[in-house]
Amino acid sequence: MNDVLKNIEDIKLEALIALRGASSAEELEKLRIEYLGTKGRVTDLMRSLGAISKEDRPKVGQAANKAKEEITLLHKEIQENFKNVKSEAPALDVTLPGRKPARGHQHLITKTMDEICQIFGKLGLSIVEGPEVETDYYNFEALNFPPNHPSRDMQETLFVGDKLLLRTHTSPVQIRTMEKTKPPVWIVVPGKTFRRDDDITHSPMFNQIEGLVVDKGITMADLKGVLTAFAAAFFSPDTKIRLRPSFFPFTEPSAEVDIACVLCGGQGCRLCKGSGWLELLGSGMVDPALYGFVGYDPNEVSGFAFGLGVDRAAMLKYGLTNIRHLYEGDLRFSRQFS
Ligand code: FA5
Repeated sequence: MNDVLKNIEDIKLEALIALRGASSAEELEKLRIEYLGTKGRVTDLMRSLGAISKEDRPKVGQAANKAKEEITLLHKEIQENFKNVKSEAPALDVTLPGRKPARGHQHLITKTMDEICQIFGKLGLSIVEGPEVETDYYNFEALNFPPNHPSRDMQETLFVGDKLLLRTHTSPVQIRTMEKTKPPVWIVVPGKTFRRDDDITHSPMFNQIEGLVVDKGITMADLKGVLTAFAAAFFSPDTKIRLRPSFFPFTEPSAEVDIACVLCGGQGCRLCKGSGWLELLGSGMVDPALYGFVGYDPNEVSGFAFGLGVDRAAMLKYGLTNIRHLYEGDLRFSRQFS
């Protein structure tokens, strides 16, 4: 009797697996005929019960009935599914207008980066890039930050190894470029920068654009002229700038550059905290100490440099109140700048 019961179980499993694998209504119908049709395997099985001994018949009969029931049920279920799929499929209406594919657009940061690089490009500066994982030498030492000097504290550094770090500014590319190129150098360096900062105006990953001009007879007037032209092109033609004394180890003298408040035009308001000015970037005349690291003659050339926060520039231009909007990936925000 055990052999008969095993045979029933085998046929049942085979049928259930085959039914589940059916990929079309036609295939399903073929399987129905193979198992449940008048000459089907389950039908044969039911017929053969007559030959089973009287005492075994109830048990074998019960198993066979149960197998038939399960197969029939699953067949019905799958048949229904195929029917539903068929009725859900929309009819092809060739008269409908075509669907427009969604068009992407640049992220506000990319757009701002491109715009700023273009403005400086028109002023004669070409684009150079550098690595985001940087050595202590290029990020600090060759920029005149002595080891253990407190000026390093201003740049909340994320180290990734011994003397290896995520660059805190784009200034290392000043050194990398001057090492490889003889003067004159007229470059801008766009790129990602990283610091252990996180509040509504500071992000751990942000973007800077470095400017470096080293040539014969470059003075602070050139720095002011280039930045005034930039502010006029990027914000509005009559945007005023001011230079405020500051300190960076790699520029001497150094200046923080502010623009007249984009909201009140310099009268004083909530955005500029009543001062009439908004801080935009750091700058200065290249400290002659740097020329020692790259083999330039300070008696021959002079230069200026600046480092502009791209996120800050975008926030000022578009009146953003929280830098995080730039990185949250919320399409309702991004789509406003398509
Ligand atoms: C510097 O990074 C200097 N390398 C700039 C420089 C270059 C000076 C060349 C002189 C010559 P500072 O730390 O101030 O300076 O940063 C420059 C700008 O980057 C800031 O004005 C600000 O706009 C932006 N910035 C700095 N930290 C963050 C941050 N965590 N999130 C967003 N923007 C930031």
